[in-house]
Amino acid sequence: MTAPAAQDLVISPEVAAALKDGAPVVALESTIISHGMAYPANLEMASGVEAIIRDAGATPATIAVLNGKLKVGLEPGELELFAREKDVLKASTHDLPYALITKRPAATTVAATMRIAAMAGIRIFATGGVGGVHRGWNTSLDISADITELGRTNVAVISAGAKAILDLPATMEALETAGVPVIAYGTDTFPAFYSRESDLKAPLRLDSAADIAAFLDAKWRLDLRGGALIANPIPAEHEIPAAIIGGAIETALRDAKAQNIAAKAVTPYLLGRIVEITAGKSLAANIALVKNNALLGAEIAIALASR
Ligand code: PSU
Ligand code: MN
Repeated sequence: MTAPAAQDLVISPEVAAALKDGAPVVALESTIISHGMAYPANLEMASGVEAIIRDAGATPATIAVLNGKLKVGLEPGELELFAREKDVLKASTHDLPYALITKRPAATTVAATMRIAAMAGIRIFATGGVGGVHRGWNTSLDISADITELGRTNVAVISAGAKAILDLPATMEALETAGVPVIAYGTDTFPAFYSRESDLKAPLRLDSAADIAAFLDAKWRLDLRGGALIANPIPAEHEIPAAIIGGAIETALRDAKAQNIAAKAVTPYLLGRIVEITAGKSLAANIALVKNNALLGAEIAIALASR
């Protein structure tokens, strides 16, 4: 725990006990709950993911801002609040002071969750898909602060590649510039969220949680600061064929443009619109890939804790 944040940080008793013992802990974000999926699927996802991590032998720590504190380890009632409440801020790292001083509930993005996890001493974090460089970046310059954070905070993020709504080649370039190692788990190509494969070759490939833990240990031992992106393909039985999801993404992007959706509203709008267009198929895929990432996150956290 970094001292200056101590007064702002509240760690649940369960997570605090695990951290004190050096036991494996997996951080989870809350933007995916409040802004990534609708109620009640979001609550089912959030509690299901926590259960998967517990069953695997690690402790889940869902992170959000509540009552002016950075909360690490939401209680079940708090998870429900973030799942149901409509008026929740979407907080990236730069929004955290605002969320603290207004005391409004704020769901944390990958970037903000990474930073809070690091303050608490958690090094492994599982989510669905990290943010990246949006299509049309040459006119909008919409590049997620998740990339900036991955470049500077020592937390590994397990993600199903990057969201297919993005410009994936540009996202890969931005990750490289930020100095973020991208490790595909058990595959040679970079996964594209709803699909197991993209046209992009993954920069690095590792085939076990133990190898990924060894990689992270070496990186941080050498004081090579920053995170790592662990790209875990969606399970085959839940994948949506590229031809189907590609059309849905194109339509959603056109609709976003027609409605002038901008800034932090872009990703939630696109994900929600794609759920409508695919009649719920993309939601089922999203939930399946998050659960799959949670399991790998637990395995990596366990391997790292035993080193
Ligand atoms: N993964 C999902 N659904 C989501 C997200 C990740 O399966 O909604 C969220 C994360 O919080 C990530 C955010 O940080 O999407 C990206 O938002 P933006 O593009 O505005 O940076
Ligand atoms: Mn953005």
